[in-house]
Amino acid sequence: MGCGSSTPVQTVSAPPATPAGGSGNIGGGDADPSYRDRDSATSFVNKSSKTSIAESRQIDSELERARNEDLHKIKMLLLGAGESGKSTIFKQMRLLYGNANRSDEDLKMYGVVARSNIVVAMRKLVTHLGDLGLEEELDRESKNNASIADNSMTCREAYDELRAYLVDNSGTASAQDPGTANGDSGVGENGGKTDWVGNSPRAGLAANNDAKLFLAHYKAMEVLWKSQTIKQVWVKRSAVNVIDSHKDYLNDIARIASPDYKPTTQDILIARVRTTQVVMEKYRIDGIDFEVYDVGGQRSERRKWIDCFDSVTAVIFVAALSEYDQSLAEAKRTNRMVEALELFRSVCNNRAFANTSIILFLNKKDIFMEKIQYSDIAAQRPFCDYAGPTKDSDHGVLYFIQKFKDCLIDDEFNDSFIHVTCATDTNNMEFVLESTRTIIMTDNLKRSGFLGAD
Ligand SMILES: Nc1nc2c(ncn2[C@@H]2O[C@H](COP(=O)(O)OP(=O)(O)O)[C@@H](O)[C@H]2O)c(=O)[nH]1
Ligand SMILES: [Mg+2]
Repeated sequence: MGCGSSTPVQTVSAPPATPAGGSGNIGGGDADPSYRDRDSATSFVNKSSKTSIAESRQIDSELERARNEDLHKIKMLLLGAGESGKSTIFKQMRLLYGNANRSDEDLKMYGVVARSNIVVAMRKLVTHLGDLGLEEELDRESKNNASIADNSMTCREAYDELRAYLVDNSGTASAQDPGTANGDSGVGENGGKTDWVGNSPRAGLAANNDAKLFLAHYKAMEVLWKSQTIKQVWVKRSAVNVIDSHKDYLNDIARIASPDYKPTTQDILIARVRTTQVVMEKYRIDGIDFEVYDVGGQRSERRKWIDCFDSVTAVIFVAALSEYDQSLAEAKRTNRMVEALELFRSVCNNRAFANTSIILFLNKKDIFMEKIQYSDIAAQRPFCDYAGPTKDSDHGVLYFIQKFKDCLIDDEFNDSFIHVTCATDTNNMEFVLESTRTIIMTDNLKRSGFLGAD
């Protein structure tokens, strides 16, 4: 199993040299080589023996070369369930080891994605506000606090507008069409000014439509987001799977709505685009070639994983710590953490990874630490055996680490192969990825027999 340096090291040795000497019938007609004259027989044996030694040396050197190449090439997969943070880590690697600059085309795509991510989050929050029966609360708040943002609308009016246009699609077409983005040219108008982001064909139709809705209704979103009532909905967001990091977008709506808006590095890191194909980036770091693969995590995407399983040096398995109280987007009754544990079990015990280093990233520690204050681990049915104190993130993390360790059938998980991470924090990722790189390279040398096992 490939989860730590406790694994016995397998050394690759050259096959034994081919036995010297021909076995008759070589060189035409003679059934018995003893009929040959001695010299020619001897010379045949010597020649043949020389050939075998040369061949053997060649095989040795080929093996050596292959082994050196393997040591200088590291194939790494990012695996884990959907929304655990794989693509964010992939983006951090690009910032750290690759080309941190993004083309305008890329930036425009992320601009559309950021705006559409806000609409997706708002749609869920507005729906959930109604489901939680908080409309009256919103009315009270509106009366007490006639306007919040700019005297132009109350939070109840903002809610009604968003409900009509984002959820019920009952708004009138003229009001819904902001006359903003121009789909054909890719350049749109925004409040009478040219909108830098405009449309992005790469973002897809749904995201472009949501980005248009954003420009038409962002003022209502700002007003509702500033209300007290929406804060109560936010605390209960797990039920509707709002992406936690999008709180940063919601806190910055005016900037993202501006015609001059260009996504920042942080905006790009928190942008959520569902990965639907295997993506690979190559890096050369300190003379070693790294191939890093990012894959889609949803159940429907996992059959594509198998295509990347060949000769994998390391798997970074990503699981979101904060998802202990959430259900899967694709199967509402399945707890996300349970799904991650099962997936981890099948990756660790997969024969394709018998000689692969498996590193575990327990991600989204920032959200976990916040959530643990109001969402009890033991209150989740699959984790009712949690006996630690409530609101205690250290105990909570240790509890989940043990759950992941228990997934290994016949091996121990070395603690240095586990990291508790925040993928959206570049400083944290720089540290974690550098130490992961060292661990992977050391483990690779051990597995190849160049270093002794611990
Ligand atoms: N707050 C926070 N958000 C995160 C973290 N890791 C990922 N995210 C966000 O979670 C969402 C899903 O992440 P993504 O990398 O697309 O997940 P993937 O499906 O595994 O590729 C994105 O919007 C990220 O910004 C984290 O450690 N903390
Ligand atoms: Mg992804």
